[in-house]
Amino acid sequence: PQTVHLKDYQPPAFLINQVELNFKLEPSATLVTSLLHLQRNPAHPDGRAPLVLDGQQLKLLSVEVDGQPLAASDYQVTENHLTLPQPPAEFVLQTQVEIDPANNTALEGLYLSSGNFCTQCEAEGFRRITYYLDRPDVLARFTTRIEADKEAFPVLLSNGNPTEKGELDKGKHYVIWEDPFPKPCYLFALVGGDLHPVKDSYTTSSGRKVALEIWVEKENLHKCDHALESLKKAMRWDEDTYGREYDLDIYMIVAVNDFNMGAMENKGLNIFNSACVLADPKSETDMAFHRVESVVAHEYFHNWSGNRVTCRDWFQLSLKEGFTVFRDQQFSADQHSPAVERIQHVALLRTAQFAEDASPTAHPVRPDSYIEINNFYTLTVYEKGSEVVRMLSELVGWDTFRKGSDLYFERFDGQAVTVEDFVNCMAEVSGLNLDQFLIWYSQAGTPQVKAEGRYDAEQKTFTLTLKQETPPTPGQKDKQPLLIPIKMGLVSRTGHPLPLEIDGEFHGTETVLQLNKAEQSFTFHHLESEPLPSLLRGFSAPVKLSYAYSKEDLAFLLQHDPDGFNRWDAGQQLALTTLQELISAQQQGQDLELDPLLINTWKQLLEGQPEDPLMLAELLQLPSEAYIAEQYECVDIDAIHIARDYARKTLATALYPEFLRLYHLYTSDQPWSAEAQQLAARRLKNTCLSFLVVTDAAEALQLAEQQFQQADNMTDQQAALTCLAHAENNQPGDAALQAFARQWARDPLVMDTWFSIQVTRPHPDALDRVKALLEHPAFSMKNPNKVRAVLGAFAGQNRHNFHRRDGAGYQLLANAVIELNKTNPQIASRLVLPLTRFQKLDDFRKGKMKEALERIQQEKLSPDLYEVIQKALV
Ligand code: HT7
Ligand code: ZN
Repeated sequence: PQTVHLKDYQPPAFLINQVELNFKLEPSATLVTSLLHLQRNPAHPDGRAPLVLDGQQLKLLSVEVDGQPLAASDYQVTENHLTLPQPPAEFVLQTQVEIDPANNTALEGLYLSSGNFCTQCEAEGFRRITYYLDRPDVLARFTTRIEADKEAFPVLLSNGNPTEKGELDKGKHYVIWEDPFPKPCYLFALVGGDLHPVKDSYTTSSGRKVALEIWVEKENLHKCDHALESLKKAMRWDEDTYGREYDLDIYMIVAVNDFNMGAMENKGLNIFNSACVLADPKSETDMAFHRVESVVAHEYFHNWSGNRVTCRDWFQLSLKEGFTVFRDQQFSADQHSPAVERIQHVALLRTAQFAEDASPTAHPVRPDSYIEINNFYTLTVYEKGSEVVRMLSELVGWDTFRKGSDLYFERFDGQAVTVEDFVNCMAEVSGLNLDQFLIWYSQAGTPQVKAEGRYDAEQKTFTLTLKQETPPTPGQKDKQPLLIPIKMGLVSRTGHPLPLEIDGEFHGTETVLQLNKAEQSFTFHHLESEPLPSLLRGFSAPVKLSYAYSKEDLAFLLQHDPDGFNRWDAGQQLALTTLQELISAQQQGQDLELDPLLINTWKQLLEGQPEDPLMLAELLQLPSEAYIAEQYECVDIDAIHIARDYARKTLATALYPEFLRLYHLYTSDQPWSAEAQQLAARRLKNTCLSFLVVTDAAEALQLAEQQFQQADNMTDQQAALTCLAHAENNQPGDAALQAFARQWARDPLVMDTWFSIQVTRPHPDALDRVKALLEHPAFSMKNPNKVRAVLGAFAGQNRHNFHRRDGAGYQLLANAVIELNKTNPQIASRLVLPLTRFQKLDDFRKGKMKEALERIQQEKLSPDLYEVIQKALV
């Protein structure tokens, strides 16, 4: 497979002004006729370059230039290209191809999902539909005519506005769609099927009425209200916050069951994984409601950040994804608790993205090269990319950021641009030199910031010294210092925020220090006594910051830090330090004993009437095994699991009455509502229940059983089921699992959670259960949601069982990857990732993981898997 390099970018040799597509939909033999209005691109250096169109798995039937059929000698067809060596400077090319959607298991291009036609063209799926210049910097106006059997496929959708429809012979019908906005082909979409709409409308702030339609299978019509409400909120929010209005007369969302990712922002016709659009309180949890809201918003926001202004090439992917994730995070923070939203995003970043940064597949937010671009839809491009945009907004301030965003959308509307174009807009409106900031886009790895504080009682000064270092990553040994915004404050030992005076300048009680050298000191004056620094507030930069706090300091900050995020983080650090002591004791064969400081701190949190129950639920989460592992150079999987399990049980036993009191306090017989107070109550109550049940007390198991049976909503039912199914004693859990499967057998999304709950069981039988579930009639290797629910959840969330010393977890995953390599390479190369994370493990496990990878390597690999495995095994 070939490597593509950012440095080799060249503008396209030809431009396409207008595309006319004609589809005759048949499951196994769809005919696609395409008319491309082409002209030479004056910006290309070679005025005689051939026309090389991309195409994959297409059966070419005919080629015409300006209405004249071409002889076979006038063009060349290879596995991936159709080449016209000497085309005219301006002409119309007509091609006709046949494709086989029914056998398209890769779910890229045009495929069938539950009998409905749908497309997925990002990143390079359009080339599986017709011959084209399949690159994001070729923008064209599309007209799409779709013809199909009317009974089987009564609904025919594409981008833009419908302009014509009619009946044809032999029970067929057709619809024509025109999209007035020039777009790259990755935003093309087509849907044909037996779908039903939920309809509404939205009036933009300038008074234009937009039709809103969500298309789903008939049995899901009752699950669309939440997505529709979320869409309207997102439309309003983007007008209010970014001044961005929707631009077409219609906005459609279609739900499909088989989808490789979450959703796709095709112009005017978003296609969604049904898990990211359907939500009903009986069958979906609060978490699923939140996911639907944020994904609907994310895809909607792409209409500007991605569609109206798009990427020059796929290296710039974070230009649209990082910015859009930042926008959807801002939106969620405005709808819910900003501190809790921030906590949840940071928790994901610090475990999964930091782990990616330390792995063989580490790459910069803007990669320098790729073999398969699908491998780069990563946490680094999305989540770290969003952090980079967040830092920019902090550095220039919101009002200036908004001016920069306006300038970016106005200047580049209808164009395909780069990360520099975006950052330059911010530099232009702020007057700041952001050259050093750009390194965030090109340098991989997580910077480590060591902070040290020294109080001088005589001078009444506190000097904070910050040192930054980014560890080497594959292919990038030497790292440069970054511009790192460190938001901070000082807290007095009586718990008050202190005024900050640096070099005679006053900064109130909070400031953003700009760390831009390898080492820098900042001295704060006029401090009567030694303060406690509160650093990296709100997680102002995606770095690992360390400071030698005592456990008492952390307990103090947990109570007194004025920053909500940092209060939570102090609690996490306190728990982490305590867990690390247990891990050392376990490794040295000593008895485990939990520091009473942690128990007492939690007791204080649990006592009284909580001010913010949602935040309290966050404070009561112990750091995950994955996050604990992140802290070590050499990871002891078993000791981490034993120590964390011991801490959970000890806290649960010691604080049983407190957990029980809160459980009852927040259990109500009110019917379900989405309202914030109820949502917080459910989250806190279910957190308490999970602690109660780990004690194995009969009373606790009974409470869980009762909640399971009586719940009027999935949040409570699923929480109780998880407690029961993860309990030491199998019997009540197995009974509940059976009852649940009987109740929900006909709802595939609920069955996904049924699968996940079982495979994340902490007990040693987990792997056998995974094997049994792979044979379950509701499981299918062809459905990515099922693969994620069983294999993804097992390898990603059941660490100590996946890393069993006998290597059975690795073998199981390798077998699945080998199978998926043949049918769905994209999913195969995501699923294999846990096997590539062996660097910090013991030699024995390392060896077993490499063996599993080498076994996969024996296969005829897709480029996707080839790229990942080759990086892992170098
Ligand atoms: N922009 C979309 C990415 C996406 C995707 C990429 C590769 C293969 C399948 C895919 N489906 C969706 C989704 C988004 O970030 O909004
Ligand atoms: Zn996106």
